[in-house]
Amino acid sequence: MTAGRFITFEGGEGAGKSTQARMLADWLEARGIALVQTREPGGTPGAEAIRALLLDPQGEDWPLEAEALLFAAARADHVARLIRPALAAGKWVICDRFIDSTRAYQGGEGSLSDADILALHQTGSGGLLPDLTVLITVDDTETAKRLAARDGDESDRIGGRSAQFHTKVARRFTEMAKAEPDRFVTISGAGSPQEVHQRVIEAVSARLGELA
Ligand code: T5A
Repeated sequence: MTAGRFITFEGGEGAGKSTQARMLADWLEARGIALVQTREPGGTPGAEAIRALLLDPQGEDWPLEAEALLFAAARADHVARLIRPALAAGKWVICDRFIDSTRAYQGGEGSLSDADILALHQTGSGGLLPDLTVLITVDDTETAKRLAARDGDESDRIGGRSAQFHTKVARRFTEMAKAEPDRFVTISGAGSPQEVHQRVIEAVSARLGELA
């Protein structure tokens, strides 16, 4: 049996990652590919419990280092209990956010460097990296419109941080994609979900073999 493929979706708040992860999963399943669709933080009962600790808008305001450790702990459980077993069983794994989100949101903040985040990932999850990471980029005005239509004024504890913070996050994602062109593909999230999906399947087919 061949090992499955591991694909992650990354990007800022409301870029359309969940929508595109779902559409890609449906498209792959329609082609007979067995897969698991999951998300971070979360994906297993333990990691979902940590998600609630991290994202509840009324919850604890964690020190940055504790926040990074909680994301790494949630990921360690998710990788050990769901992602690695699925890949070993030959399934594909489609994950909404993964290590690059921690690098973008927690890395480079306060005393934490990108190397610190990657060291935690090595300890917690054996340094597992995706075969392909789809970075979806959308301009700020469009994402604000989409999120306002869906959530009104509500956001989670991290999503609700300043515009300046989210600009830094977007810049870090772009820098990561430039530094690792073999793993990342950057897709414009502009246009309808179907138009973006078309770009995603072209990129996935080109990078992971012709699947259509
Ligand atoms: N975080 C996470 C860290 O700080 N460190 C980490 O290590 C990790 C893993 C996660 C939060 O935690 C932070 C990042 C986040 O702040 P989340 O709920 O997973 O929280 O947050 P998001 O990933 O931002 O989830 P969203 O659902 O807000 O964004 P998506 O998934 O990018 O967007 P999606 O697909 O849900 O779409 C948003 C809305 O737009 C519509 C959808 O229908 C939806 O209503 N939409 C479109 N509308 C028009 N045109 C399109 N092309 C559209 N595509 C989607």
